[in-house]
Amino acid sequence: MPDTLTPDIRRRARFLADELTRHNYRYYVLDDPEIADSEYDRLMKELGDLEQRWPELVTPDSPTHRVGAPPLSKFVSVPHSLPMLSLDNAFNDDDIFEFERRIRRILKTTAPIPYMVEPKMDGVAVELIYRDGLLAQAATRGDGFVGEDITANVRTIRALPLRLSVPADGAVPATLEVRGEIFIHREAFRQFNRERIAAELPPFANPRNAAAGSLRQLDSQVTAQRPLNIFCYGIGVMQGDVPASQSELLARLKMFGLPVNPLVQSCRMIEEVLAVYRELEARRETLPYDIDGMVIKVDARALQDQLGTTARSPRWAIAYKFKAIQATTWLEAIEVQVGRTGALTPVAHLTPVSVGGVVVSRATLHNQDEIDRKDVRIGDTVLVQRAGDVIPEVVMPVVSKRRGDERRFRMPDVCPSCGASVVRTEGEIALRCFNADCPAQLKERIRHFASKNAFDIDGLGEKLVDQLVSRGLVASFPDLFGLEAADLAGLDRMAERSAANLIAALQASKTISFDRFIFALGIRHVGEHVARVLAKHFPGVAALQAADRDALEAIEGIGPIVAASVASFFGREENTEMIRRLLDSGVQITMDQAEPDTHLSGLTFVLTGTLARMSRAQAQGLIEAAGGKVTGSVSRKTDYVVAGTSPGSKIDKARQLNVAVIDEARLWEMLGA
Ligand code: 9MJ
Repeated sequence: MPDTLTPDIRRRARFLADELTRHNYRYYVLDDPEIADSEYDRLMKELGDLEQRWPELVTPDSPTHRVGAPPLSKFVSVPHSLPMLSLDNAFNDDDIFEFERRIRRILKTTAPIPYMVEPKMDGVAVELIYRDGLLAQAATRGDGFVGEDITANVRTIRALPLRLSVPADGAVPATLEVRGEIFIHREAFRQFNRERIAAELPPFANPRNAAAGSLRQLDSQVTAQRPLNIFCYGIGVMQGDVPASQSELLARLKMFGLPVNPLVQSCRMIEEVLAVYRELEARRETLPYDIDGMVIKVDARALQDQLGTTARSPRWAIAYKFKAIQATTWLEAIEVQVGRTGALTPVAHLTPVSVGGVVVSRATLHNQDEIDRKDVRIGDTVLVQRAGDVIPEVVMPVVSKRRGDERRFRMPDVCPSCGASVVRTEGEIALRCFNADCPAQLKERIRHFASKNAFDIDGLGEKLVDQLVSRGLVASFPDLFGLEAADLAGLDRMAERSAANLIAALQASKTISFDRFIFALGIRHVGEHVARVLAKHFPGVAALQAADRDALEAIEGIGPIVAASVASFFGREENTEMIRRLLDSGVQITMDQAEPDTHLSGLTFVLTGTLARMSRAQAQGLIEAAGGKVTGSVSRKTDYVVAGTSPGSKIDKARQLNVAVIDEARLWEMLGA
């Protein structure tokens, strides 16, 4: 290196800083990097070396100086130049119509009102102040009037430019106060919580709390390790030309290089707003981050100004909230349930609470390890969560609500149903009851046998199965087909008519396709998908029974664990006998109905990112086995983009083309696994 700081070196440093800023934006905001990470690192090192040699090259926006401010002893208060108002909430369509009626009254108009709608990020609201294009200060919302200075922490957010880009059509404002929401992606949050648990630190309840906790760090080095992200959606003071509408404002913020949610939409009138709300609600769980609703804003700034604000919130905007997926309630008791394969699951009995529009009174606690990890106790106030179709779960106890009389829970040593000793098998977390005659297992097996995707026996519900097993009328599957009206007569709530109906339903269920038959047997690790694979491979039940472990393992799509489980099931004499009795009682297996699996036919998938449970090639195999198609790039013909962790730019393409983005869990559901 030369000794003197030449204009060439200055130019090189400026060039490097600008390039790094640009690549940062492509990587963190567009999710579409242009260069390899190693090349980025090389540019960063070159700039760092220059700055070390000539410290006067360090600028306030230098990409090398995102982290490094000394830790604070406390946060300093900062008043907002314009109050950061909160939003009024709407919970149903009527609230939205009322919102518009008020607007019409004030504006004295009956013409359609154009709106801008934005996903409502469930994060932490902040204000960023850019002076002459440089990020000068960042503050929390606080009470709306005075927040806390979190500049050092906010500088660590890679998606945020330290210097605004200059748009082609003009300059950056001398002062720009930008408002936005800092948040954490769900997957990054899960990973972060896993690391906390590994380090024996308490996990956060949700991504919002994790984001808030990360911004409250006095040492920005800590914050820099947190996967924070931001979307900008508004302004405080903006010197110079203020855009004439919210849509133009968002476009302008984007031109400045600020991250703006790509899912924002213009609507011509309120009915369109409601349609977008329904779409967004349906897509909610496929998004990589939490949203708790949709924000609706009158688009035109002139109208916004006419409408003004109340003491708390603007009259031109409203938050249409989704139903919350988490709620707190009381954990009254823990019951141990025995599944059909003998696995013991602790289930929380809760004081009923509405979660996302469904009343929840039970939630899974998974297993003893999970209970210990979360330190959930009987009598605790707990946070419960229900997302999509999954079973509600206890997220964590609200420790501050403890009164001292909560009791720790231990899984029993014996099966709560039959009293047999329970076993924890090597490599498994679950405890199991291995008693083949365990009544609880039998009830669950019968329930499974009769369920919709198995024998589909109409009217054979949970209560009835309990009675049939408890009274000894049914001890195995074939006993069901031996039931007579007289057997049923003595049961609770069993009128003559319903007894006849059940006998008829049993009779009707006897003709069954091979795959359903296999699924109905309730063999461990044999779900609908594996049952279909087996049904397709074997010409009949005798051939399946005769297959040994090696033969099973040789089948495409059957792994060693499934093969061992299937071979062991058919190797047991009582199972051979049970199948013989089923066939003797008139069960007819229709082979032609074990048609090739086509439940995904006509659907085209694109896979991106890393999948947790299998490689992309394996996923492709499964999709194709189900009749679907997998292609390499997103087009209008794509039906679903499956996003693993660190997905690529295919996600943006999908959003542009309005193609559904689903996560891995959803793909598994679609595959029936
Ligand atoms: C969120 N949380 O995503 C606003 N918000 O506008 C969006 N919040 C807001 N806009 C005015 N997209 C006050 C708050």
